[in-house]
Amino acid sequence: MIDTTHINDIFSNFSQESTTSIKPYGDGHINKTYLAETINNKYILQKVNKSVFDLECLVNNYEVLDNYITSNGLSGKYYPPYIKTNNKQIHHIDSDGSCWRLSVYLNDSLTHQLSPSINITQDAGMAMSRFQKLLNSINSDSFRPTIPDFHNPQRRLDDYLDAVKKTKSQNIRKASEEISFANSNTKIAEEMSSIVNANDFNYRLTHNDTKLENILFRNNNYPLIIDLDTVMEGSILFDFGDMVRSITSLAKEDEKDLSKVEFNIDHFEALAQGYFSTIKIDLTDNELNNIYSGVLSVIYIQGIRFLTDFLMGNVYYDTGYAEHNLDRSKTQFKLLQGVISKEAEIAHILDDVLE
Ligand code: GN1
Ligand code: MG
Repeated sequence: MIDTTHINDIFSNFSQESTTSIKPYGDGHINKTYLAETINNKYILQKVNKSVFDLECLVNNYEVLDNYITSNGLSGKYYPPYIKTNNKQIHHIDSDGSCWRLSVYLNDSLTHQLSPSINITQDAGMAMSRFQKLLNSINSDSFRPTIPDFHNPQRRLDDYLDAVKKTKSQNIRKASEEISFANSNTKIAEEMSSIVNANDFNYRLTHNDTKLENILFRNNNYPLIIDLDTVMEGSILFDFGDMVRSITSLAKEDEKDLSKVEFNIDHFEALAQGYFSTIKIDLTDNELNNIYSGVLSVIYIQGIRFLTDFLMGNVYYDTGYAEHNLDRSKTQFKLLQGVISKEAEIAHILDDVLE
């Protein structure tokens, strides 16, 4: 149930207008998102999940990014503009310490849960590399981790192994196939861990949540990027990997019919072309050599993150039913198997695209 009075009260910190309707919006797993309408305008109002994000770091990062954007005349060119609070801040902190922000809702905008076409896939790749080019131009020193160790493969593996130890035996039974798959593929996270720990591995400012739904497509205009909570130091390997994860499977992340979950090589090719066409010249040898490992590790780690949350009693992701996270982990592992079975074709495509 939405507490409309409370939300209207929050809204008044950003705008003089009165809302005519407030509805839940989108299907993010972490924050609460609402479509707020007034007589003349539509807005996206978000409540940031304070148990997931370090709010101080998050508020800092948004301010640093937005100052860069506005001082370079780029407002509205990469993400929908924020409506500042009466105190000229992006975020309003309410009396419970919850953190809210308001942005413009663009009438001509559209997000996709699944890619409807090869063209959209290629555009998605181009949109994210365009955003990455922007991030490459910003000094990362002032950005702080909103979630420490977010992409630390060893941490994700340790959390998973710990959850297997702690969970109820009935969960072990329900997830026995997924646990056995995860256990026999730990080398994927271990290999990524050694890549991340190598001396020539380079962190850069990245988006860190590049799933297709975080791209806002528009008529006759560049797509915009949303969900900037994890813009912080990360790696291209994870960002490209997460695009592959969310775009090359033509089934939803929680699809129960696993026969629909298949890795689609044509979408992979279009995505790689779109993403790397402009950005490959900016990449280091370490990045160029580890793209495939990045893809494997992002999908594997997303699978064990969902599985961990199922085993821990669904404490992290928003879920609609008790086995939602287990179902999500199944699609990730099925997709991973598809990727592994096409390793040679993937290598061939990457050679062509990156040459
Ligand atoms: C979460 O916020 P949302 O729904 O875009 C998660 C991502 C996962 C994604 C899986 C902060 O993203 O890391 O890849 O779910 N965000 C956080 O759909 O954990
Ligand atoms: Mg998010």
